[in-house]
This record gives sequence, structure tokens and C-alpha cells, in this order.
Amino acid sequence: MHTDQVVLVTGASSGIGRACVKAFLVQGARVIAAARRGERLAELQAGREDSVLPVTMDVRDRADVRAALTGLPDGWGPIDVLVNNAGLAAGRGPIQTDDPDDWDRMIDTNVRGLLNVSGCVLPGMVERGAGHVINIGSNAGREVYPGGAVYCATKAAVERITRGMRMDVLGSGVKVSQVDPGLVETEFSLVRFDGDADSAAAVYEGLEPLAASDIADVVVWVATRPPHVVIADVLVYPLDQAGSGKVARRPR
Ligand code: NDP
Ligand code: 8X3
Repeated sequence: MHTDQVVLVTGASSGIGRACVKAFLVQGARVIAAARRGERLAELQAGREDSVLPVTMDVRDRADVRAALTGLPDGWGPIDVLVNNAGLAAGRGPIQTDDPDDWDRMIDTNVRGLLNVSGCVLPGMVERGAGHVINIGSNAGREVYPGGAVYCATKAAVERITRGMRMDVLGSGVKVSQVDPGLVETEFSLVRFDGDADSAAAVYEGLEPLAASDIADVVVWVATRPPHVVIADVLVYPLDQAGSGKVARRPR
């Protein structure tokens, strides 16, 4: 990755996205850090005003995304690498008792949001004949587990979009990749369980989950392969995971 490349990371206010911002900065890139919580992004930017641009936007809102990304200050484009990371799970209940608003949040963020951002960034990449889109999927997109039907469906959709996008841009010089994490300790479970810290902690009980920085390392590795190499997809597990819900919990 040459210095002065511009990377857009969505979901940069927390977890994997924030770790990706930091990892790309180490590579010498300048990073557009996008999320809804502007105060978090301002913290991330503090002391790095030349290399981090905070952009407050809700990926679910197509007009908001378009306004934010077409109104970038001079020098903060074109976007060389897009990391479509913003996403969430809401709830772990059976589908028959789920809150339909949770379905909407997951589908609107994980699927429509990824499309909204890609729809703004991809045409320019194709026109320039260069660029790299890295979508954050999940092991949950490769299999389904009880209480995860809709979240898993959104991540399966991400996998289909990644593959289809790669076919659509074939021959243009644009790369499309996907990174699928297993269990990563971030705010993900806290969000999923609506702030219930005990339920969130139980997800990682008795095993050492991945850290957000482990995934950021992989994302940067994917982004820094030679020009003729595309990493199509990568699945990353912690040591004690072998699938969704298939974890070894060791007594502490
Ligand atoms: P976090 O909850 O720590 O981070 C999620 C990020 O997404 C936050 O920065 C949040 O920012 C942003 N986000 C959520 N909704 C929106 C929205 N509508 N518009 C803009 N930004 C939004 O979770 P993770 O870091 O773990 O999750 C990152 C990605 O990794 C997600 O796509 C998740 O599905 C995926 N993943 C996570 C795994 C894990 O075990 N943690 C495993 C596999 C995949 P803000 O609230 O400020 O908008
Ligand atoms: C998050 C991983 O297994 O909690 O995508 O669904 S899991």
C-alpha cells in the first residue's frame, strides 16, 4: 500500500472498524472513518487530523451516505480502499417471537447499508480502473444457528453480494474481497443483547476470542497483496471455535 492511499472504513467508531482505521494508519494510509457516533470518531481523530477524516453518516440512509461521500473535502478522494464493515446483530430469540424492528435494523444496516456505500464508491473505482472493496461478512454467513436466522441471512447476502460484485467489475481492475470473522470481542454482543453486559460476556466465556486487531491485521493483509493477486475470501476463527456455536469452553 503506497502512502497517501485513501481508505474508507464504515463502522469506524468501535470494534473491528476502529481497529482497521488504526491498522491502515500504520501502513501510511489516510483514513475516512465513518459511523453514526461522531464523538467516537472525533476521539479517534484526535492528534491525527491530517490522516483521519471523521464522517458521520448512517449507512441505512442512502441520501445521507450520498451527501457525506460526495461532499468530502479536497484531497480526501478518490477512495482507493473501501472496507464495508458497519453492521450489527439485534436479538438472539427464535424468529417466531422476534421483534420485526430488529429484522429491519439488521437487513437495513448489513445489506442495504453495504449497498448504499458501495453504490457511491464503486462507480468511481471502475471508472479509474483501480480500487479495492473489502466486505466484512461472518462465519454466520456460511451457516445458520438457532436464534440467528435473520442475522445469518444478512451475512449470507453479503457473501452473495461480494461474489456478484466481483463478477460485475471483472476486467475493470477493481478488486473485491471478503473477510469472515468468527467470534471477536467487540461491542457486537452488547449491541445484540441491547446493553445486557452479562449476556454479552457469556458469549466469550471460557475461550479467548479474537481481538478486533486480529481481524484488522487480516484486512490490511488482504489490502496489501500484489496488484495481480485477489484474496477472494478469508475465514478467521479463534483457536477454540470450529463453527457457529461450536466452541470449546475451558474451565478458568
Ligand atoms: P461493534 O458493535 O463494535 O461495531 C459496529 C460498528 O458498526 C460501529 O462502529 C457502529 O457505529 C457501526 N454501525 C452500526 N450501525 C450503523 C449504521 N446504521 N450506520 C453506520 N454505522 C453503523 O461490532 P464489530 O466491530 O464486531 O462489528 C463490525 C462488523 O463485523 C459487523 O459487520 C459484524 O457483523 C461483523 N462481525 C462481527 C463479529 C464479532 O464476533 N464481533 C463476527 C463476525 C462478523 P455507530 O453505532 O457509531 O454508528
Ligand atoms: C458474529 C459471529 O457467531 O456471533 O458474526 O454470529 S456470531
